[in-house]
Amino acid sequence: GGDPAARRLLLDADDLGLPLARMFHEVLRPALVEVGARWVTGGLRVGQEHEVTEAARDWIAELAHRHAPPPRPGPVLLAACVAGEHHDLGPRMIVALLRARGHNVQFLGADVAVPFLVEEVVARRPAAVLLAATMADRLPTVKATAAALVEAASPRAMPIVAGGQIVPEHSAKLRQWGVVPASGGDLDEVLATILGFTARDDRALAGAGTRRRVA
Ligand code: B12
Repeated sequence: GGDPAARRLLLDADDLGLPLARMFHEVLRPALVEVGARWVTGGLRVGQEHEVTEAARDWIAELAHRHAPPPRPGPVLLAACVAGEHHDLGPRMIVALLRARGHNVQFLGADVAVPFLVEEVVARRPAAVLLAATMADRLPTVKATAAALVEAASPRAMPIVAGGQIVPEHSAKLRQWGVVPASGGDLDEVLATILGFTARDDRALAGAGTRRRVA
């Protein structure tokens, strides 16, 4: 979808070996931020912004499929945008990068109400939950979601990681609520935060002999 020339450029860069994390963080993300800036100043119409967003969703999906290895057993990571949050391109990138590294990520998409997330935590027993939030008005929702998820997972301790534009400015508050803020200079740092939890979960599972260890 979208502009075929832009798509071709991205796929050529991928063929030439530009790492997926750099493609997302250093190519697509700045382009979307620029779209937002132009939309604010009236340089872009809402319809044009929507068109670019839809094209970006397709490009992320296509690149994600190109890099996805066959699924393998292992701890589940559950990812979703909190209730009311419609910005889902960032988490789609994170999900794609985790899957590209062989992780088993279940992504529920935009605007997921707390009861549905709770239901999935009970059903899937994820090693960690990844929440995405962009705007500061989602903070109370993040707090309420985290509290509900901790209770749903209890007595098992289940890390809750938050990412998205809400994080850098509000990380102290997130920590107070028991939520791990995932942000950093680059996406490798962000992924390292998340994968620290799955590695621990792998070891715990192997130790308990309840599930096959992931290589
Ligand atoms: C596209 C877009 C939309 C689309 C979203 C479509 C979609 N499916 O995502 C639509 C049109 C729906 C939309 C709506 C709105 N938007 Co908007 N939108 C944008 C825009 C242009 C791009 C967003 C984007 O994809 N960025 C690129 C991604 C890759 O960046 P990212 O989200 O930060 O993700 C990176 C990291 O944060 C991290 N990450 C992200 N999520 C997660 C999750 C986890 C777990 C982890 C570990 C990491 C992680 O990884 C990513 C990779 O680098 C931005 C501009 C901008 N500066 O971002 C505005 C922007 C975010 N929107 C804005 C606004 C105001 C709105 C609306 C309120 C507008 C309105 N009046 O209706 C609504 C709110 C909708 C809602 N309730 O959520 C403002 C927010 C200002 C603020 N911070 O308060 C922005 C910044 C525009 C601006 N310059 O003012 N928007």
